[in-house]
Amino acid sequence: RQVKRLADYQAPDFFIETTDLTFELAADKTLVTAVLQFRRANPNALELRLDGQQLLLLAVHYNERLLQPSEYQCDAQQLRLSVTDDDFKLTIKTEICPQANTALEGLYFANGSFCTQCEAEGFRRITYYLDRPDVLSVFSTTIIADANQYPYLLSNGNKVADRLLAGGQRLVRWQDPFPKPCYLFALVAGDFELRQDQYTTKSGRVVELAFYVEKGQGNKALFALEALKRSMRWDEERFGLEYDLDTYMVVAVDFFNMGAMENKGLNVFNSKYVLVSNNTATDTDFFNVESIIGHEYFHNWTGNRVTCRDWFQLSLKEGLTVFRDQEFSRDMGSATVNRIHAVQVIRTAQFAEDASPMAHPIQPQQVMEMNNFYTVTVYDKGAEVIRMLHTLLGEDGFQAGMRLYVQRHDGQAVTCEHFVQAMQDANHYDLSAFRRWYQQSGTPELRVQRSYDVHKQQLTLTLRQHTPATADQATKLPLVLPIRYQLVDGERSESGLFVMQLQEESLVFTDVSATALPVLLEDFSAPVRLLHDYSEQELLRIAKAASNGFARWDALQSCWMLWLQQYIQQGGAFHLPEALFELYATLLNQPLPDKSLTAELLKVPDYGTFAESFPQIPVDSILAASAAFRLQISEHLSKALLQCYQQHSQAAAEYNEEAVGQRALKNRCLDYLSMHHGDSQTLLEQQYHTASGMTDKLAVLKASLHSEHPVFESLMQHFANEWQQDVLVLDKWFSLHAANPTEQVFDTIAALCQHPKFSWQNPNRVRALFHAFAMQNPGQFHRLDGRGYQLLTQTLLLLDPINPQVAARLVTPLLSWHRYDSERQILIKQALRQLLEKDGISNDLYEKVSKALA
Ligand code: BAL
Ligand code: ZN
Repeated sequence: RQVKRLADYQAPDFFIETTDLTFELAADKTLVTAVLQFRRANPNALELRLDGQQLLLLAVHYNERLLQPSEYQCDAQQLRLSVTDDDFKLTIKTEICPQANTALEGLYFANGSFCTQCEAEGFRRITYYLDRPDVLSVFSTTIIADANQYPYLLSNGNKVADRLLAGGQRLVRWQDPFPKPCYLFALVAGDFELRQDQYTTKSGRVVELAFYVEKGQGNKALFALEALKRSMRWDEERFGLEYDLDTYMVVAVDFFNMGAMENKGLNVFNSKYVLVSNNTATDTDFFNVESIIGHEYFHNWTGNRVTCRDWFQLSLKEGLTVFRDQEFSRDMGSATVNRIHAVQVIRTAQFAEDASPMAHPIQPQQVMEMNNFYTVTVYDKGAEVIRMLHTLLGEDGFQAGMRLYVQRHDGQAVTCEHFVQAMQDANHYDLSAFRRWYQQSGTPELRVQRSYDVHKQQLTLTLRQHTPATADQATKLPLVLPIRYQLVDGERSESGLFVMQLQEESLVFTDVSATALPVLLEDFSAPVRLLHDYSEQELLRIAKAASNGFARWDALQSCWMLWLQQYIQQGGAFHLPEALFELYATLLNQPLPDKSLTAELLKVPDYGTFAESFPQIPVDSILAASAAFRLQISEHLSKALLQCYQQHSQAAAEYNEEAVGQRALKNRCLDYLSMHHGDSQTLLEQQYHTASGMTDKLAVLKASLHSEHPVFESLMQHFANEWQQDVLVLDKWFSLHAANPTEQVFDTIAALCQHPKFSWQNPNRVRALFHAFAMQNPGQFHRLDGRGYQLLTQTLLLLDPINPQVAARLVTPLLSWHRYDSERQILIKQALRQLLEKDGISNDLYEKVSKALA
């Protein structure tokens, strides 16, 4: 199987100046005519090689001449022909079968609509093409389809023709004035409900906004529509970037591999990230919609106007755009809690990826299947790298760099290096050492040692950095680490930024007392693992008194790791310290103004957070300790929990920072209260039946699941009856069932696979069941009889031929077999071998499984 390497990059031999596509749409047989105007870029290139997969080639014309089959070579991957002219036109006619396309890459037909997904390499399933992001072309698209069945025929850019044809067909033509790579091409045809609005840009241009959603769901798109307007305004104000087309369309579909896709002028969204209402969506769903709407919109400049030269540069657009969407979300809600959630993603999923056989730098060096590199490393660690640049250069410097980047590279396909160079040039700041973050994988460890000189009243911190070897890279070099710090010394507090460059450096504080306490890496100013020797008392001091909310939460996280270790050493004899109960009692009695933050501080870390702190994960001890911690808190603080619960039970039934915070706090209390089965039954049932929205309803189900409360079954039944027609809500119900911590889960999942709304073809349904099982049910997934691993393995064997992209994502928890005890290692490796031995395993799955077994 073929591996592509960044080091082998070569500029294209040919460019495609214009791309004129005609689609004659039918679910079983769509005809695609591509008229491509080529220009030779490399005078020595004599052969044109076009990418193409799963296409039936019908005819090729060179200029106006029909080519004979002897004049070209066509195989399962390419169409090749010899060319001598510098400028020429190819007209390529192909046939595809959208309804057979269950991989959902290229053009597919699902749920009665046609839809495309071309990133990363899906366009080659539509026609033969130079399917690479550095070939930018001006696209025109003509769509011909049955007028009644498909009233909306959409593509990128502006609509320039719309007429009825004989035989009940309709023709619509679109032109996109901006040259773009083919991964940004989109086509949608179907019958939708339309919600429209307008947005006036800061320079006074009116943009038509149009959301196309499933019929009957229009009102559920209104929040997303408002979020889009907020995103557009925010990008103008913060980044000075304005929208450039006359229309901005968003289509929501239920069959989609990704969360959403930023196609020029025609975003396609997974309906889960558009359709929300108070009754059907939780506060987290609302948050996700706003953030992903923002993310796709922000791509218009960071991704579309300035795009990637090749796919190894994916973080150029994704890391930067995640940084932008995180900043947007921070301005829309609780800044501290947003940062906490972003850091949790890094500390759990990203650090786990670094420790896995799939470890890679944010700029991967080699790839077998590009779809496998849409990862938390490229996206979220990529965003942390951008954030470090922002920390080093400051807001003004960063914005100067952004302006220079856009000014230099608008309309180009560039590399991460171009971005860093623009930042460097705009600020006259030497970033040569910083660049290592792009090529080096792994999680740096930053060890801190303190020494205090009583005579000099001087505190010296010795900082040592070390990045352990990763599966892809044995040797590591020191990195540039921006370390934000705050020194708390009685009433005095000193903060600053220390930029560490070497393997070992010292940070000295003078005229400080012996009890001065430095808080390092504030707001997680670098994506590293901080190793310190702070005592429980010192950490609790920070957790109680630090002015920075993130620092308080972070200190508590460290405490929880200490307590978990003590629990493992002492077993059931370990009791959480009184000081924690005092702190929690204070938070419950007098919550902070930021109630979402209060709820975070009151939370026992979840399984994934605990697990990631161990090289070898003690599954059973973590589960036992977590349950014991929750029980101790619920027993010690039952009165305060109930009081706090009652005081915050009247949140407004809308999505705003205050109401979200109140609900988060109330439901944190409920989670603890539900541990007392007898006392909490009424509370749970009452909240469930009187809930003013989905957040409160789902919180009851989660709490009762978490606490194995007998009320869970009857409420789940009620929930199913109430929501059986709403698949997005039903997904929540599937996931709750899959997270059931008892052995019953296996029968339940088998039954749910027969549920009328379940479909192996639908990624949302499959993820709702099996991602939830593998990631949110550690007790059953990691069973010592191997039943959990086998369930996932059999699922993957079934799913891989249907949708390899989704299968390859689901396999992730099996890849890290080396993180478990020897019994589990044997079981997981056996499961991986079963996958590898399967005939016809996809490249997607093969790349991951073969690396894991290497
Ligand atoms: N470009 C793929 C989807 C996203 O990151 O926006
Ligand atoms: Zn993106």
